[in-house]
Parts: sequence; C-alpha cells; structure tokens
Amino acid sequence: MAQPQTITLAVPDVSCEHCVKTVSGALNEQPSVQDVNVDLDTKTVSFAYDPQQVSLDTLEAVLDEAGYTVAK
Ligand SMILES: [Cu+2]
Repeated sequence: MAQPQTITLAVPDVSCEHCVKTVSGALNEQPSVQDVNVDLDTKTVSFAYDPQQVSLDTLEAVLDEAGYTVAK
C-alpha cells in the first residue's frame, strides 16, 4: 500500500454521538480509509486514506450523501 494520507475535514453539522457513528460508518465503508476520528468540539473529522484507492472527492461526496457536507 502506498503512503497513506492523513487529512482533517471540517464537518459543521456533526453535533452528537449519532452523527459520529454515521460519519465514521460511512467513511469506514470506503476502501483504504482508517483511523477515523470525529471531534465534536471542533466539528472535524480526521482519517487516513490511500489516494490511489479512493479520491478525496469521493470521500467528500460520501460525507455529503450521509448528510454532513464538508465545509471549505
Ligand atoms: Cu447527531
């Protein structure tokens, strides 16, 4: 596996443990994604992924579909 990228995204709509589970679950279903961590205080999600297996655009779309649009 190539060098994993670690990234932190702002997801302002996370507000409770249910959101944490939804976001984590959606990301964990994607290829190569690991170490998902949702921070309710800062409303961010950080994780590692392999850009050769899944693009960041795809991961942002997954979050969007789950109801948590990534803030730019
Ligand atoms: Cu919630």
